[in-house]
Amino acid sequence: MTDTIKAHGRAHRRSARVPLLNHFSHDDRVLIVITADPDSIASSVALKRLLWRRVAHVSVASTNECRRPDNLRLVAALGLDLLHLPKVDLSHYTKLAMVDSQPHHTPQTADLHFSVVVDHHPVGHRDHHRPQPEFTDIRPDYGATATIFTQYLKAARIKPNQLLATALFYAIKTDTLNFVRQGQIEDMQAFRWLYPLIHHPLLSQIEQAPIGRKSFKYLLAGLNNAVFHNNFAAVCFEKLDHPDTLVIAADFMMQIEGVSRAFSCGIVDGKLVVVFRSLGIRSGNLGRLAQEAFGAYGSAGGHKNMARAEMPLPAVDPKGTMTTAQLFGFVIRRLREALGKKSPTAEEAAEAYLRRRPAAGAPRPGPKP
Ligand SMILES: [Mn+2]
Repeated sequence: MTDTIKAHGRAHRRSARVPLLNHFSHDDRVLIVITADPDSIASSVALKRLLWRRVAHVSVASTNECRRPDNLRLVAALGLDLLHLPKVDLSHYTKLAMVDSQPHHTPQTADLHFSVVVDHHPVGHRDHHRPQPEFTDIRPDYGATATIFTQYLKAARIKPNQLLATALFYAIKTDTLNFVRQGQIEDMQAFRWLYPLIHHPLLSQIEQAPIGRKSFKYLLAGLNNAVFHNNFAAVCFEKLDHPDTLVIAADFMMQIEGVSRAFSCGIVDGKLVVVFRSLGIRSGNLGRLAQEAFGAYGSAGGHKNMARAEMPLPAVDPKGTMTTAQLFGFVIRRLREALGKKSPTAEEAAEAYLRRRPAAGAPRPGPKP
């Protein structure tokens, strides 16, 4: 009896600290809807943990088919039975929750009523004719939804087990691109709080998800189309199975003699992805370049010598009519425009001239072919 009272008191305090919990009751059957990536997978498992013993049942369903090796490893490690939304009978559930996305992001979910939405993407257009969720927590300045859920767990005084901690940690790591993209102080704090709780061998297993043999074929086909221009190399993939193939291709191009800048691009998981690499010596800041060229279309940023842009296809091609070649044309055009803006200032030009001026007596170099 006292145990029940204690448990009840604890539950009561918990929902006072985590208001989201007030929107569920004991006979609820909850379906958490995600678009599978590490952040949404980790966030859904965190929500499942928060709802543990508070609702009758929780399932997780994904709008997309989960195929990326790291995602598959994460799902397997968490023992998550991830359903595929189109195959789910929604009448089995009394409440829908969405994490790391908003209902209008995918046509599949635009007409569904969600009780709870927790996300870190910019707040999208709200259709006031549709019933609004009873609870929304959208924090566009956060690097990951996993950060919000880490805060919820902390507030609820729940210490995540090693698996969940590792998943949340990995989610923050990947969604902030190791903190080069929009890393907030809150993300850092969550990261630090999780660090002593994670399972390191599992983390490296997830991070080093193998490149499948199928990817090798794509890699080979892409590298075959490599283009060189002075010290610049570009690889555009007609077909791509995994964004990591872009990273491998760009890193590989950097090993070719005379190449000091490389980029690779391709379309994967409904996104146009561009990966940049450079030696970082007199080649400008790639993070800034990526931001300038592609920031208006999606997330873009990075370091001086490593950067990345990820643009949802509808942002680049709202009508969905562009061919692969036209999409690559767009990438090149935007890059050229962004590079063009950085014409050297007079001082830099003078300095470059002085550097290039031949020493007295030395023959003048002829024009380059
Ligand atoms: Mn996310």
